[in-house]
Parts: sequence; structure tokens; C-alpha cells
Amino acid sequence: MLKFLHMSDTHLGSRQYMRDDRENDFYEAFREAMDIAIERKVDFIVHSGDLFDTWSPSNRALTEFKETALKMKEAGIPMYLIMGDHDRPKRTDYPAAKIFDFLGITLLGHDGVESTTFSKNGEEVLIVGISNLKGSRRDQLIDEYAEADLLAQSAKNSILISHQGVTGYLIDDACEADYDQLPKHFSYLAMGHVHDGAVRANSYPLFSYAGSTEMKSIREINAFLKQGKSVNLVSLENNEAHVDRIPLSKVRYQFLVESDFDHYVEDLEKTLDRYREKFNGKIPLVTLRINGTGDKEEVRRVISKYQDVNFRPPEFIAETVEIESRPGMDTASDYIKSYFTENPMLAEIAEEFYSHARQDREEALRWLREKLGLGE
Ligand SMILES: [Mn+2]
Repeated sequence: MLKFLHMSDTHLGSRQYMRDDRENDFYEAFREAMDIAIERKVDFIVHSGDLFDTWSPSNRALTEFKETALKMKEAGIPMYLIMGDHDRPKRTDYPAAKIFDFLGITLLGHDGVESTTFSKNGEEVLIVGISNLKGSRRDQLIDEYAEADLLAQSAKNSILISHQGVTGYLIDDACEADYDQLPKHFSYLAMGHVHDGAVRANSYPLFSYAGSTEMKSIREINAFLKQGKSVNLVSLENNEAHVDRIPLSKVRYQFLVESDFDHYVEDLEKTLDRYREKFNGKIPLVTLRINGTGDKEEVRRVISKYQDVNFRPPEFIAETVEIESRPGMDTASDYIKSYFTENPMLAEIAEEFYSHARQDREEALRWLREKLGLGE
């Protein structure tokens, strides 16, 4: 039997809300995941993309990775990985992860399907990787999956590593492949990209998004509170895979508390009380979203007195002002369209940006930059 750890979306170097502690959190989660690999004595590690937060990581992020990779080399545990949408170089640069090949780090699938074999004591597994394909490369994806499937047909044990949106796990517009288009002959599909971890029940091949190891966006809070963050301990024998989700214990708690000026303290206390014993020594981070009108300065004063909670600057959502209704103008979308009548394409971008911004401003900005080709 072979044993490996599947992790994903570690986003090393991510730095949120201008906070040093939020950069450290990503390194800590990564170290914890790697320590699990050592404790559980796995044969190798599979990382399904977005190892780094950008294709050009800071020297700090590279150094943090080097330290951990050295430790893994000493433990004799090699790592196989692919590039995600975040860490694939946008120009003619080299992938950052490739610098560390001498430490037993193997990057797969730079230009399409690429495979290698891991063997130990007469047992063998074929490891196939396809780095993230999007934009002009996206049309290749289904062909690459077909090519990968051919390789898997003649292998006894096989793993596919892929970093894409698959239907059922993201809104359809954001998906690059239907679940039915995935290869059928692998023992295990090691997926990355979707940050809320998931193991598909009764699937063959066994399909799993390992999920991110830390929260990249406040949209991950709900799933985190329900199921935490985890890595996958996978065992492999006779073309059959079995997964155990191993929880990460050091992830900082985050909350989004939506309330109004009269109830925010009560709502905040209720939320904190419910999870307090799980904080694990890390001060939780709270985003307070307050609807209606009231004394904003008082809110800032009240929250500044909390010693055991860190707050992001509170968001104040003013009450919707009554406006004279006009026929055919019922939704925000109607107003956006009427403003951009000259240019329907701009209307479409504005509308999409608006819907992203309602959920998460930072993600919305990233989306817009990408849409306009402005890079990171
Ligand atoms: Mn990611």
C-alpha cells in the first residue's frame, strides 16, 4: 500500500488586509500540513496548485518554502505539484516552484499533460499533472484530460493532479469542465482551485478538492465554520484510493458579523461565545458589517476596546433611500444598463463587477484587473 498527502491552494506569500499576522498564518498552515505528512510517514506529497499566491513570490515566501522543502528532503518525502491560476507565470518567466527541483520538488504539466512514476518496494504509481489552463489555453483542457486518461488506462495505480473549476463545486460560469468530462481511469483525482474542501462520495475515480489551507477570502468563512480546513491522507492499493480528511488545527478563526447599530455588540458576543474554545491561541479576526444609519464613531470606539478580537475596519451599509420608481427600472442591473446604453460590453463588465463587489471587494478588484489584462 502506498500513502500520500494531498494538499492544495496554500497561497504562500498571501498578505491580507495589510496585516503581518495574516501573512504568517499562511506559512503556519503550510508548515502544519507538512508536519502531518512527516507524522503520518507518507511516501510522497501531491500539491494541486496555487502553492504561492503569485507567480513572482516575495523573497520571504520563497525562503519559507525553502525551509519546509529542506525538512521534507531530510524526511525523504518528495513532492509533486502543478501550477494554479495564481502561480503560473504570466510572461516568459520560469515557475517559482521549479527553482526547488534539487530539493525533490517536481513540477508537472507546464505545457500540457506530463507524467512521472513513483515506486517503492515494488509498488508503483503513475502521477500525471496538468497545470492550470485558462484564457487562451482553456480550449486545450478537454483534450489534455483525454490524453491523460489514455496514460492511466495502462497503469495499475494512478493519480491525476489538476487545478480547474469543475461543475457542481463553483457557479457554472466559473467552471472550465463538466464533471462528466473528467478522466475515468485514474485511481484518484487530486483537484485544486476550489477553496472549500470536498470529497465526492461514491465516486470512481475518487474525486477531491483538498481545499485551501487558510482562508483567502471572506467567502470561505461559512464552509470553514462548518467543516474547518483539512488536508487529505490518501492510501492507494490495487487501483483503489481511500481518503481521510485530516483537520488543520492552527487556522485563525474569522467571522463576518452582519448586524445594525442597535444589535451589533450582542450579535458579536453571541458569535464569539459559540466558537471561543476553538480559537487555539490565535486572536480571531472579525469583519463587522452594519446596516442602517447611526453613530459610526461610537462603533469604532466600542470595538477598539476589545483586547481579544482583531477587527477589520467596519463596513457601514446605509439604508436604501426611497427613490421614485420608474417603469422597467426595478433592479440594479436595469440602472447599469441604462447608464451604459452606448456600450453594452461595459454594462456587462460593470454588472459583473458589481455582483463580485457585493461579496468581496478584494476579490472583485482582482477579477477586474484580470478582466482588463492589468496583471496582479
Ligand atoms: Mn487558489
